[in-house]
Amino acid sequence: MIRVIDSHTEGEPTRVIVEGGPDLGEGTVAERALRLEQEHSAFCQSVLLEPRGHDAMVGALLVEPSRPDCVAGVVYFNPVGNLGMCGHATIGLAVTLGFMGRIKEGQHRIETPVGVVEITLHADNSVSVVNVESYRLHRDVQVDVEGYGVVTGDVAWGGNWFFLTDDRPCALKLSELTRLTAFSLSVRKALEKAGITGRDGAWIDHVELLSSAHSEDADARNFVLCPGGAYDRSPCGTGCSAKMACLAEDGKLDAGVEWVQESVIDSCYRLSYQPGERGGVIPTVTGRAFVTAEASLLFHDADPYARGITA
Ligand code: PYC
Repeated sequence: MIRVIDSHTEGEPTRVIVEGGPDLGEGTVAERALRLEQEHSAFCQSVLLEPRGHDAMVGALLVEPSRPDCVAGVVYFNPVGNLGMCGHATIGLAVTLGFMGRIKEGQHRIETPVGVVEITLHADNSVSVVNVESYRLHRDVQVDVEGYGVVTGDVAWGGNWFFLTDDRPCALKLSELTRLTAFSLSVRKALEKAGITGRDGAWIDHVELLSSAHSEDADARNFVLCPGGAYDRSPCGTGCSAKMACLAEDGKLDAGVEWVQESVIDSCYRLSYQPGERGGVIPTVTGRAFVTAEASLLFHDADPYARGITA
């Protein structure tokens, strides 16, 4: 039996595993994250995939932090593998920890596989996340995408690797999900084929399409393809962090000035940044999360889909 608490952050779901997860042994959260990915992929798929979940869901396995200044350690994963950081899931985790009575309103630190992030839990279900240092690796990269032609974009890190582009096949709206997803999948495939990667050969697993905002209250809009084939319902915390790094380097946004990023479902994050120590930016991402369920996942020996439905 696995005990979970589900939430959504600006529409994007998170499933926090609070009890019954695999024993990942000793070490830093990064070391234990590696063990989860290498030795427990069946567990990750069984808790996230249909029939218990769906492929847009992100899992957050609570673990003991290795650092005394952190209230919790967490490993984020989706049905494809681990995520380094996850902005929406960190907001969901903060609200969940509040719901569990493990933290109160105010500032706390969380250990993730890619570094420590700071969260501030506010009274109105909103959370501000001070993310890891984010930076642009390559500007104006051109890639030939089968069926679409040359697409130009930036490669940037916001806790995960992103290809960010203003090129898009249609408007960024919910009724165009099929075309947006097909285009983004083709871009990712073309990047792989062309050998375009993040630092140290890392897979660019997220594609972020950008446009002007639909609402007067927002600065820009995005559609983000996550590592499988699912899109982010929220404006994607790590994707927004990568975007902050690009805006800062292009001189389009000063430190401390607010930027509002809108998602393809019209939900928003409020963003700003401070200069980082290594030439990048330290983004702050603010959004709201709401707990939607508290449940025990049950697994029956005779259930042919106990491990989830996979291709
Ligand atoms: O919010 O960083 C994020 C995120 C990554 C994948 C899904 N959401």
